[in-house]
Amino acid sequence: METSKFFSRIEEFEPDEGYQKTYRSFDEVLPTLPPSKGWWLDQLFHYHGFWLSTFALRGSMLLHDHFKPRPTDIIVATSPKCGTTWLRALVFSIVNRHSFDFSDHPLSKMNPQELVFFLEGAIYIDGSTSFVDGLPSPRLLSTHLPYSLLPKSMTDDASDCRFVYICRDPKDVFISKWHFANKLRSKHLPPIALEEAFDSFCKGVSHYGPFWDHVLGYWKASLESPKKVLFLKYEDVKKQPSDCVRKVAEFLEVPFSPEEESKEMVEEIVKLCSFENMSNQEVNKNATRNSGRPISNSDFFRKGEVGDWVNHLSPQMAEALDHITEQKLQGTGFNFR
Ligand code: PAP
Repeated sequence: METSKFFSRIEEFEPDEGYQKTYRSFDEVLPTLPPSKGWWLDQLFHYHGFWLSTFALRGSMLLHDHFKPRPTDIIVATSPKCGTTWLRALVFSIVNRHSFDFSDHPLSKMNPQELVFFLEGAIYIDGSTSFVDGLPSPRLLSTHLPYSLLPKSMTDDASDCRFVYICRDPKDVFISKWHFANKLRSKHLPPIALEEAFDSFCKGVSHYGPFWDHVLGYWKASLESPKKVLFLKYEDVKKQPSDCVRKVAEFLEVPFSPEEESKEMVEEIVKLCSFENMSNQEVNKNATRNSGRPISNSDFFRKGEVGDWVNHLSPQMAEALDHITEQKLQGTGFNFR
């Protein structure tokens, strides 16, 4: 079997010629990409306008060459730290509301990552799409990949798979990301300084960054194809969670019936997926998710607040970030207010 330098972790999978071709392309492309230091021990590579880890780059290339979307696919899409965990829980509980009893719900026993699979993660682990190919329909998947890096087979209007995207004020995203990066960093390294991470974030150099380009890719897609992409803001979901749950259900063509409304099912879902409820589930308090990484389920539940940046950023930093945001969003019709 031909082996690939960059796919050397794949042990069990016997790739056919199609996969070998993708692996070779990856091996050829990677050394040509401008690198930059990641926020933990990793490196990021500049690929078609975005900063990706080798993990995400592999995911994108494999998706392009091998993923077969289904019309029933529902993709939870986010730039990291915008509320992926929350949105996964919301979408899962909306779509599966007839299958489970709320008093004994899978979300009380499992982390949302075990219920809505991380697309590029699943592909990375297998080195192929075989795991996601084997999931029953409707598949609930999640991705951090920018819209422009997804295959046309997913983003074309001819494809019926749908995306629910959530974004968040970049000041809060940055703080959440900085905390998370320090959890992921090796214990042998000093924590990454706030100022160093801030400088990188402002330059767009962070996982799946530039943050603003990620948001705008999905924002434009939601304007052009409103039936395909639903665009949400974390702050709106916090303020009016019930309205957002109804909006997601309508978008996914599973609206709440008058009977469900009278049983207050929307409110049940809001309560089930709330930060308070989820962060207090045993599975989200301690369980270590991946033995290879120093990350536990609890690391995905930090504060869950709007505006925590105020406790970390100086007024000058906040102003500088707001200024970049204003410039990046100018003329797009979108803002974070
Ligand atoms: P990921 O992109 O790495 O999967 P993601 O879930 O998007 O992470 O982000 C984690 C953030 O969502 C954390 O924000 P914080 O650092 O500002 O606190 C986390 O607390 C928040 N979060 C997780 N679950 C919920 C929830 N149920 N409601 C609101 N916020 C939540």
